[in-house]
Amino acid sequence: MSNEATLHSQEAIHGAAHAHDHGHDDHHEHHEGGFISKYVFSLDHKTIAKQFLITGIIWAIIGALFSVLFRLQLGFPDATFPWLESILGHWAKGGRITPEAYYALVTMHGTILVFFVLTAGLSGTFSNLLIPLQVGARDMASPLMNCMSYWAFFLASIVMMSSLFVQTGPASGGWTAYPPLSALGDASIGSKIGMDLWLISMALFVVSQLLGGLNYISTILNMRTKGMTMTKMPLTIWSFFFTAVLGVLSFPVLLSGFILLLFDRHGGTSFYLSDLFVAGKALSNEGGSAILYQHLFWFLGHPEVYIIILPAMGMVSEILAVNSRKPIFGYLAMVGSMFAIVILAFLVWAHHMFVTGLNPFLGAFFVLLTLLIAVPSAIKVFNWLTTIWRGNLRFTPGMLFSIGFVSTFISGGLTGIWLGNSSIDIHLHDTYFVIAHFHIVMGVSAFFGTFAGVYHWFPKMFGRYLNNTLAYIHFWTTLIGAYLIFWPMHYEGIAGMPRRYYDYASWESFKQFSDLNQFISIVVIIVFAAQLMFVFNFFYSIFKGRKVTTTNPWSSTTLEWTTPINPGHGNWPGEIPEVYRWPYDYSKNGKDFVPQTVPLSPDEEKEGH
Ligand code: HEM
Ligand SMILES: [Cu+2]
Repeated sequence: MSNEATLHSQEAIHGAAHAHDHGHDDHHEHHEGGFISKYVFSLDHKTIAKQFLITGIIWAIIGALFSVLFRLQLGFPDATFPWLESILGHWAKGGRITPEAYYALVTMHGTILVFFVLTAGLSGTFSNLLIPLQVGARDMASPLMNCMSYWAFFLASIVMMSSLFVQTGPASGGWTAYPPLSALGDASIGSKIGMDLWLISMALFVVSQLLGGLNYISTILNMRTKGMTMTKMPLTIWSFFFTAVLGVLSFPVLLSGFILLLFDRHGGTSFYLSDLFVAGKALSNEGGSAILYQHLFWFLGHPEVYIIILPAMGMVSEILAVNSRKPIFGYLAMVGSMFAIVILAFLVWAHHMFVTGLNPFLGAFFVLLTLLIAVPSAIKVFNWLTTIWRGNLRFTPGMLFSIGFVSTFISGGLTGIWLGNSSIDIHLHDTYFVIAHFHIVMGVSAFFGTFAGVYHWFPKMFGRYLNNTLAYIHFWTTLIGAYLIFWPMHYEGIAGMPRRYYDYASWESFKQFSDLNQFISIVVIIVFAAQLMFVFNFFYSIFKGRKVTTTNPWSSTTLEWTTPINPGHGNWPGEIPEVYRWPYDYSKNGKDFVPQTVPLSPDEEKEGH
């Protein structure tokens, strides 16, 4: 039996290596070219990963800066900052952000961070970097489509940025772009050309996501090296796979929703508008429903939060196991719970619509399905904690951020149970409680996962290390800061403080929060400074960081650490290694770790691993 297996594997290796080498050589011919084809229109998945990462970092700085600006308004509602006018011009007349600018900043902040940073930046970077490296492939199934995926994202970025410079300003209907604000050009300043640019940019963004996602799926299904069965894949790969499936099935629905919105805006249709009166005059729109838009939006919108969080879950699972020197606990349960999350993600969108007049009986189903997500989530948390339990922990920056991820995922997840109950959500809807909940669970924890990934795989990407001291300051400031910012917002929300209000202080009942809001805004500025420090560390270390001198600096079992320190195009100079075992053989049979490429010993074969 084992003889047969070896025979088979040898044949397959030869076949595969041969086929791959051809592809490899072909690329090189187009590729040896100059700077442009090597770094700009590169087809190499590792370079494309860096393009996504660096574009994501630029967007993150802009998106975070916007929150600093509108936090100034929320923290100091009566103050004026003359320097604001010199940066923002007529958006901050007299040194105070105008209401229009406030809504535009909030909208751009949400759009940028959700889509451009945590979807494109996070998923785009690590799916691209790790899928070929960890499944043992020379590149993506279609490197050209992969390259186009980045450039569609880049175009989307250019269009979104350009909307910041049109005279009426960018979109200001919120990141969800609900009609009628988004459908009627006259609704507000931000409903004019800024809204069109927003929709065009987002359409390009969806194209980018589909090109990327289809590629990730086909690479994972078809390009695994010999021996890399689905159940020998690292959990990162499983998480990227599920993420791509979610995106490919839900982004088209969003795109269709946006196209109908463009028709309503410019084609004289009325998909989303009906029975509207402006200044006593009835508009001509008939028969449409703004609720239809909400269904289409949240059919993506809810899966979107898992598109953001799943890759972080995968990377954190990996980093926790590596730095605990222990096998991941409950591998199949981890895969199974991700699968359950994917299924449930499609079945709960209407929990965002409890206050739209949804039939309470129907609402009850969405409550039930929503609360069911707590089960796979709890399984994952249990398994992460069990993995580090009595481990031989190494507190690398990647490990710290992974632990931070688990912490914020628990904190934010618990409040989701509140909001999942329609009876409670009806009270908390559109208050700061919601802001606090989703920032902790999807904003902060997804960022922690991203940082964990960057610190862990930076040596693979750039052949150098990030500075550890700066990393530790970055971690502690961000962890403590995030809780100081978002924890108090729960209380404000329970007390009824509404979100998206420009000047809460004109309500007597919310004035009690003036000091708290000021405190939050000051912490935001400190946390923002810590992120700039990280950005400095990142770019400085690319050129000046301590050099990596061993191919496997974290003593890891997975395939990416079998490539040279700076892998070239094609990843492995010789044949692609064959895989014999799952990726979590840590502290096994007296060995600290056994790489996936080491054949099973006769004893292990008997165990049937
Ligand atoms: C220190 C970092 C951050 C701070 C201080 C912050 C602050 C805020 C605040 C106060 C609001 C509500 C404004 C209002 O409703 O008037 C808001 C909205 C929002 N933020 Fe953040 N945020 C941060 C990071 C993030 C991250 C990482 C994400 C990514 C998930 C994110 C996504 C959003 C979204 C989706 C909205 C809603 C936008 C809308 O209502 O259209 N934020 N942010
Ligand atoms: Cu949801």
